[in-house]
Amino acid sequence: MRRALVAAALVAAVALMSALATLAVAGKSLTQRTGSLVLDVVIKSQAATKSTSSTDWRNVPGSRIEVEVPQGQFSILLARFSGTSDCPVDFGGIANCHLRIMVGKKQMHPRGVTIFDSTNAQSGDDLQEAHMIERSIGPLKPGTYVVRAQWRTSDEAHPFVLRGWHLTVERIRAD
Ligand SMILES: [Ca+2]
Repeated sequence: MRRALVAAALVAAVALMSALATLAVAGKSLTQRTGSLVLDVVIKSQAATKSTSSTDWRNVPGSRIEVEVPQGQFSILLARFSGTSDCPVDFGGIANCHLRIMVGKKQMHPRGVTIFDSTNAQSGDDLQEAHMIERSIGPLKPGTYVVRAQWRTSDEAHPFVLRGWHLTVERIRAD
């Protein structure tokens, strides 16, 4: 029992040091996270074409991934979302197609920057391209976390189209 308590205290102390190191590096916008072992990987993919015309954030259908951080552990989550996208506009228009990855109600880092694809129609038609973002968060304490990709367009007349996507979430032991 005592050994278990000492181990739990050590895990907590290491996580605290890691969190403090993150804060020290962070300032307002720069963050650093270090981990040492990938403990879980969940991968989802969607081959079908989907689109949204919403200018409010919506969940990318099917992108929900649940991750469990067991008692006595602190974890970093690393997520990659890739897809072939299309952000069409009328001639002369500008459209931005936004995508972010959330853990519960918190946006994974870096926060604020969400443009996944964009088009300035004055420079030509938007073509389908592959795009990818990678995001992280943590160290997270023990608990159940829900990861979701969310998307929106800047103009409801110009939908954000994803012609298939792939989402990977890794749970990493925090140093
Ligand atoms: Ca594009």
